Amino acid sequence: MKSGGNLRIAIDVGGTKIAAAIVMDHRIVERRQIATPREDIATQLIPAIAGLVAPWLAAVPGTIGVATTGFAAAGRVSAVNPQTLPFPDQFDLGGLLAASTGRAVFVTNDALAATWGEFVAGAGQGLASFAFLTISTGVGGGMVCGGRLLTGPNGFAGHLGHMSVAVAGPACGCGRKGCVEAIASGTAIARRANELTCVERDGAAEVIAAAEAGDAACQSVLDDAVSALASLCLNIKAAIDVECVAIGGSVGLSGAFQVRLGLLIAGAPPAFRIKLVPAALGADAGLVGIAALV
Ligand code: BMX
Ligand code: ZN
Repeated sequence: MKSGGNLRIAIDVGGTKIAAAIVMDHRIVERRQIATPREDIATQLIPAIAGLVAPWLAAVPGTIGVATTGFAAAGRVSAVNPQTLPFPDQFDLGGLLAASTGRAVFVTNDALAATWGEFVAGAGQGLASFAFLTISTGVGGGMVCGGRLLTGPNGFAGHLGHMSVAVAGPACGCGRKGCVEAIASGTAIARRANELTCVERDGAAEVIAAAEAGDAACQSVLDDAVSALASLCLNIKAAIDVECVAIGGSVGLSGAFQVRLGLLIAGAPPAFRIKLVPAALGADAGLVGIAALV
């Protein structure tokens, strides 16, 4: 592999998997992936990431970009919803990874990075305003207005999964009630279906498949999830009137989810009918985005 150029090492730490890639000009050149260590993050996470990128350090210079689930500020990461990934408070991911790799490290939220990836190289290309939602382990998001990614003074902007759409709704791990994440995330869909049906289904994909096959309880869980997402989309339209919202994440990209969500948005009052598009970069949006943000 040639060194230099626009090559960048990018890492995406999600609640379920850690992906790492060499990215060049918004394209993935090489990619590796492992399961996220969910136990003892304080001691397991940094060696896991360092091991993933070790083969590339000699060939790819420059700052390493890390997109991570959680609230990231100045290199440190905390969980907003510890059920998504239980980071120790103010975990110094940036500092520890820099010490372990000998590189400068830039850290931001995974969904913000994915939003930027979709904006520069995916579903939001060519637009001035754009929002992105990822529905996977949790529900993450991001917004671009006037060509700029909204991060907020504290880096908390984009936590759209923690907008409440039901004031007396289910408790969210963040401490609020009725968050979209507590109703529509892959974790919530699986948990709620298992509670209702007493069948241990292994993740949201199985619940969606059962709903498609006619299971009434799974259909109601899926309907609740899609309704929560639709409310969130209409709220985004009312708040910032973006040109479109891209829906991504393993759950959000499922056909059943996309079709149901489209129907609900089409039935909304005209002023709220935001344009929906599927995310274009799939599981690579965060990697492309963090490489572009560094
Ligand atoms: C949670 C929160 C967000 C994250 C989102 C999507 C934590 C640990 N994470 O709302 O910061 O962007 O999940 O995360 O509090 P993913 O793991 O589903 O990609
Ligand atoms: Zn919440």
